[in-house]
Amino acid sequence: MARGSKYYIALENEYGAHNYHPIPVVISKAKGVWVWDPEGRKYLDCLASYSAVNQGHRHPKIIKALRDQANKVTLTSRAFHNDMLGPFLKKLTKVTQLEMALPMNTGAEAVETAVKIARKWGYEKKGVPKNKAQIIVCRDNFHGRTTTIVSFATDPVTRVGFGPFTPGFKVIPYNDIDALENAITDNTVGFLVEPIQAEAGVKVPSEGYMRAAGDVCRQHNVLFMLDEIQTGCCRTGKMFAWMHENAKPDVIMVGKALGGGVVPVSAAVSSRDIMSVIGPGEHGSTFGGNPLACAVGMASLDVLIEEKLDKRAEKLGRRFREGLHKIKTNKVKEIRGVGLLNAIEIKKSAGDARKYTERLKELGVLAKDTHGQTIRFAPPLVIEERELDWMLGAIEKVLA
Ligand code: IF1
Repeated sequence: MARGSKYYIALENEYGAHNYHPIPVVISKAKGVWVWDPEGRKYLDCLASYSAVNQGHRHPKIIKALRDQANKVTLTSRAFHNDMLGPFLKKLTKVTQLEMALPMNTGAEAVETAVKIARKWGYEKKGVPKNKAQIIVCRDNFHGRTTTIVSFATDPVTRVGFGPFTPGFKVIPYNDIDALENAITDNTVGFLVEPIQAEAGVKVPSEGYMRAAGDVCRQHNVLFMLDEIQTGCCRTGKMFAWMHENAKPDVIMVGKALGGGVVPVSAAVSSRDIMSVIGPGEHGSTFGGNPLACAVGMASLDVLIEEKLDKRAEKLGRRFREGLHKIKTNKVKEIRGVGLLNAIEIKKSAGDARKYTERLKELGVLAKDTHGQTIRFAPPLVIEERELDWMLGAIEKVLA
């Protein structure tokens, strides 16, 4: 007999580590921007799995690539070549306007890869003394959950209890060029930063910050390393967020929607000169660059380009923020966002954001609260205008 939502939630609670506090909804089917629970209730997915489903759930072209490749070969390891990796890397380097990529699976793995590349580049190309490499990061950063990455996180929730931590990182305030300039030493090999701090509550830096940060890095022979795992793949209205200011990085990390919401696909992408510091056997992964992931990755990029999802995110994002500003409410402290990566900050006096996301769920909109007062709105980029307007109606109801 078909089981109900309560059954699946109880099962998860009994057998799963409690490392999340999910909104009480069970998704058993998804298509485009819509998801359904076992009882048949329909919801608009306004999180898009934290921007990993930019192309919409189960995009036909991506599912076709998955099925076709599944009928050929899915995993070879990198001990041998395969006929999907080269074509994927060629497409990925072209899209990122860089030269060479190291394929991985999750975002955290791409970040770890970039950290290792920057350190090795420091020792071999910049002449930093052994084990003295420093990487500068920003307060309120989110780059993943491995022990090295949480070593430089500043949110206690993500790091307390997981020490001892990896040394070699220096934290500066976000959106502060002087702080960056003053933090650089002869041992600094990289500046690792998100173009927009999504998890911190969609913190959008000042106009020109990215560009200036890149310039400061160049002046001091420090690698400008952009984590575009969440801001990339058209989410902010450009293929990558750095394109808004032509702040091209030395190293870029990509992931999430690169896998089209189907399989994990990520990479660190850079120049040949920088990537040349990694030699055979010095870094890798069982699944990195597997043919199934490459086939899905190519289809995921094709969909972003063919459906012009960057332009769509730009246009619909503007419409969404204009719609939010029209809502008559005294509960909103600030509206922030670029493209279809947006958030509203609820005034403390108006209660926790969680209360609003649970109300939104009752109205058929799935959104996620972050850091107590912020609700992030990041639907798949294929959302239609009328679906966006319907969503705005639901938001107006809970804010009125
Ligand atoms: C969770 C947050 C978002 C990321 C950026 C690297 C990664 C992420 C900018 C690591 C991943 C995910 C992780 C997921 C929830 C979600 C998240 F709330 F955790 F912070 F999106 F903001 N760089 N973000 O956003 O990629 O290893 O997960 O593939 O851990 O709860 P990953």
